[in-house]
Amino acid sequence: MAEDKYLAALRESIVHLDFATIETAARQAIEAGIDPGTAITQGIVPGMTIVGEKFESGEYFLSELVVAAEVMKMGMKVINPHLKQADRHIARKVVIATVEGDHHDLGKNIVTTLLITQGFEVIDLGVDITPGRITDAVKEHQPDILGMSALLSLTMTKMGETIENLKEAGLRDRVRVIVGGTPVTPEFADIIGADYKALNALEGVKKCVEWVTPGKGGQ
Ligand code: B12
Repeated sequence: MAEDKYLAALRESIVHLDFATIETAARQAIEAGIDPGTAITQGIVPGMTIVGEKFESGEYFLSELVVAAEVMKMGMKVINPHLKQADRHIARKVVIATVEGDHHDLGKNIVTTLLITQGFEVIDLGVDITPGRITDAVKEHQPDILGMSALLSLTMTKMGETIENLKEAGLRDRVRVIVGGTPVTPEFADIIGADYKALNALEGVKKCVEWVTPGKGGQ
């Protein structure tokens, strides 16, 4: 019950675009003993989801989205140092990127943070990354997993182009591909030949851990 109060305070700071309260809300949640991962997935992320809904209904404009993203980053800054690194270093690599034409990176950054806490080495290429650059990074870093994020219906096609690029370069069979972002459906992931569509960051990271765990789908 008490946990709900702290998670609600985090959510509300984001929904109300409140720079004045977000840091305190994040600090109080941590001091109250709330797991940092829970603070992110059940406080911060739902806050951004509500902001998205307000944008869709016309209550918030683009300027409010930009501010909400900054408020979210302030909260993440307080919480991130408290995320515990997994005891066992998985010693597996993930290359992750937001695809070409797309500048949305809040979701990708959460995935990156959670992967690091699970002991993965993550090479984050950033946003607006072309299929060619992603393919080059897979060639250079030889990751176990490639993660791609797209939030725009227009840019999610770049995920398919990237997979085609990987095939042409003879790299597709060497890497598992996980895709995420709200417009991306499991059916779309199937069509483009990705291995998995993550519902959210937490579930996607669980799948990555499963892939690299011997006997659970890993080698
Ligand atoms: C914040 C936001 C912005 C911010 C982005 C700030 C930033 N640094 O990322 C700003 C203001 C810059 C922005 C810009 C634009 N945006 Co915008 N934006 C949003 C908003 C409100 C929230 C997205 C978000 O960050 N959510 C919070 C994060 C934590 O959630 P998430 O991204 O979904 O990620 C979660 C999962 O999907 C998953 N995940 C995501 N990626 C991956 C990858 C992997 C590998 C895994 C495992 C998991 C995973 O994990 C995360 C946590 O669970 C959405 C609305 C919405 N409801 O989603 C619109 C939205 C995505 N934007 C939209 C649009 C149209 C735009 C603009 C074109 C607006 C404009 N007219 O200029 C520009 C495009 C800029 C560009 N070229 O990219 C539309 C897209 C419509 C569509 N389907 O194509 C949306 C849906 C709003 C709407 N309904 O119109 N936006």
